[in-house]
Amino acid sequence: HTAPNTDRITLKRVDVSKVSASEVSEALKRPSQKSADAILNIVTPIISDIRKNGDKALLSYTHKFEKATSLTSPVLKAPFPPSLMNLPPETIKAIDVSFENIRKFHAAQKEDPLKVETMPGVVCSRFSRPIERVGLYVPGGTAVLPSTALMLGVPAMVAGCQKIVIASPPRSDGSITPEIVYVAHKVGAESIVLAGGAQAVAAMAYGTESVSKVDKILGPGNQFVTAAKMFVSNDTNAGVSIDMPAGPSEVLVVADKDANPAFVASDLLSQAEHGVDSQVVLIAIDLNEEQLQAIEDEVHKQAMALPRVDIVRGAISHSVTFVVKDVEEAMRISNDYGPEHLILQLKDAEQVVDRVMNAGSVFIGQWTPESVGDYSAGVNHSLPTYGYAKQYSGVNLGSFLKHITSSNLTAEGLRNVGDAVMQLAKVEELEAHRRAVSIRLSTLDG
Ligand code: HSO
Ligand code: ZN
Repeated sequence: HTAPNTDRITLKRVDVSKVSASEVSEALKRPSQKSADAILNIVTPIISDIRKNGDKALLSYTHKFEKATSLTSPVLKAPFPPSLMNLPPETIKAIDVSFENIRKFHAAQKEDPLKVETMPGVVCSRFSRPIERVGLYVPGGTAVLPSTALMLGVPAMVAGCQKIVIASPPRSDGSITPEIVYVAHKVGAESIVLAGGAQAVAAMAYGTESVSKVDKILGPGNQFVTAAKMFVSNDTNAGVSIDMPAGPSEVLVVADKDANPAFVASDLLSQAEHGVDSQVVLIAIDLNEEQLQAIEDEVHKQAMALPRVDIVRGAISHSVTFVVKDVEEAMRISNDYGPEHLILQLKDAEQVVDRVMNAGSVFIGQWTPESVGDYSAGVNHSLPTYGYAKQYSGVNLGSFLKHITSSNLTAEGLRNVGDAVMQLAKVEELEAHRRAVSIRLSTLDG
């Protein structure tokens, strides 16, 4: 038995006024991921095995990786038996409250169809339709994440997806977390696939005897899940798309003199406890040594009291505090990093939102910890990580929809736009295109 580790848990400090720009970007680097090739070499044979051997292969991976050797069927079909959703009333209530807030916020994202008359008689429209079949991956691992089932399942339900399949690794006794079954029931899921990893992704992408094939796979996961999602979305035989590339979770907190050191520390730690590969960044605006110390003391003190202190220690070991002079400098660094979560613990937090260019989700002011968004406020917690906030949105209602456009011309409309079409067809030397217009115009002119 080794003595408990009491080493100080602290973020390394970088004073931006004292180092070069390249040292700042070096300190902002995310912990490097295992090479994509190495991961792909592991997942590719698993994916082929699932394609070839279906349920039998899927079950054998679950027996092997989840140690759920008693499991005899990889799928649980709705309606789910109430005995599998046995939960304390306070948990039911928490799920119900969160469900309702997430439902409201995502229902408000519905857009009316667009209709624009671009020229007299030329009407262009855009309307949306749900993606018919979606596969939602809910990770297992070091924590059970029924909240992720909510964040993916509720918008899928609101969008009107016809078939919702949830995949999640079972526990070693072959059972599935009752909270996940309850959420699956509430969102009207068709089935729960009792599998994790690349094998679960492959089963949903191609379908097996008992797993329904889906059109899009969403949800976070480890590097194997991510690699499998990338693989199947590149395989035209699968005909499946994915939400976004995923990496380890991260938070960036911007704090000024007004910020409460205990609050700042608690936000950094709630992200750090997700995994040893999580990254937390603090940008301290114009704080003196005493104020910086106060935050660091809180980080250590609060961390030592956490059940997941060892995970926190891992995450904090590659995390950093930047000391900057003003809000401009802080937001330049934040936008450069593109955090998954951005927490503004600032006096004028609301005004600073205008300066946010890259972030997955923003938490404004001292009364808004990230955990409210992780669970219950209504915003989605499936967000772009690893800098992808620069080009991706988090999961939202639109993630479960396609937009379809239509054109509708009257005879007058064709007369109005016909010349432009015929001329461009001529330029491209596509004579059939030109004639599709001219044949109609001649008919009109009788
Ligand atoms: N912060 C995580 C989401 C989560 N937190 C789930 C708790 N449970 C990544 O956005
Ligand atoms: Zn979280």
